[in-house]
Amino acid sequence: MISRVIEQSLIEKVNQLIDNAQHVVIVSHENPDGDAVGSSLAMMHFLRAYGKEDVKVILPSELPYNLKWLPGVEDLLIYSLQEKSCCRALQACDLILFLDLNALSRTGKMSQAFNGLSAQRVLIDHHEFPEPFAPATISCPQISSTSELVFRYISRSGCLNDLNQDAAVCIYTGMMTDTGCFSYNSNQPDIYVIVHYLLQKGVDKDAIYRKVFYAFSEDRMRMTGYLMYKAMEIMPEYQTAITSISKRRLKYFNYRPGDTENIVNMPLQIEGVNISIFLREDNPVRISFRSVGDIPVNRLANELFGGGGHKNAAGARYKGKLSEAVEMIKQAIPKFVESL
Ligand SMILES: [Mn+2]
Repeated sequence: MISRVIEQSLIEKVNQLIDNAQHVVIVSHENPDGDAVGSSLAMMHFLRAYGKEDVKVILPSELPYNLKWLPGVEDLLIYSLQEKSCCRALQACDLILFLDLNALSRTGKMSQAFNGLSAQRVLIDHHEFPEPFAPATISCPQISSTSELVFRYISRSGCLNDLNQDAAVCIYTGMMTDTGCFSYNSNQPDIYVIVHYLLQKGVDKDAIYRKVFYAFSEDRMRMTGYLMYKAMEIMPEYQTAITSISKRRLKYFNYRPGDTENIVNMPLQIEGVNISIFLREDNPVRISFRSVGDIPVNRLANELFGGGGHKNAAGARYKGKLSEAVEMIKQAIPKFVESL
């Protein structure tokens, strides 16, 4: 009932690689978000139900605390904490499924661990311009989440019977988080056909919403208040908001991974703001770009910092001072907006 987005030959190729594999490792990107964790765990639950006895998920770094309730989290391997067991799993596997990343460098320090492995590689992703590191690559940038692609893959393989409730919960979480609760990149009707199916599998969408979004610590709530009140700068003539936070401030608010997630979207709630940029001081500085409608912030991220992503949601890193990065953005915005 949903459109056929993935090429049939690719479905068959991936089916065959999975059927031939005994030891499977699933890998997603560094600083994993809801879609990275959701798609990976969904694939793990599916493959186990399908009959694969050895399926592991490795994430390069820790997941945000508001995702730690997801079914299967206790089975995750975290490369930054358990490097040895992760390397052992990679050495022993005969198939690696990469999910929600378009370049090996998105695994950060973990990227070196793939050197010299003989395992087959599959990539399922929705970021533009995937690098050719996996001979079987399912790349669909027009699809709003990798979790949706995982659903589409399972459905097209004729294996929906092996999609259990745990997998459905993980897929729903990834679809929900990568569309801001179905508020952007979410006009494709198929999304709701899939959601309909997931609900029938027993997903409690209201509970998932609360677990993911109503899980702030007091520190995070106060940091959000500080950022909106004090740190956000608006360039009204360019419909742009720039918000940044230093390491020192993060420490003051007892920052935990995930605490700044979604901050970048908040200024877009202001009427007349169509571009929002958020910078977090780290090593290097992490920069998120968001926009509304036809404004391609991935172009801005790329031109300024060599970053990339989607038209309305992009990211970049900057090896330098936080203040320098803010200045570079302020200088570039007028020309960028006028070029639209
Ligand atoms: Mn994603």
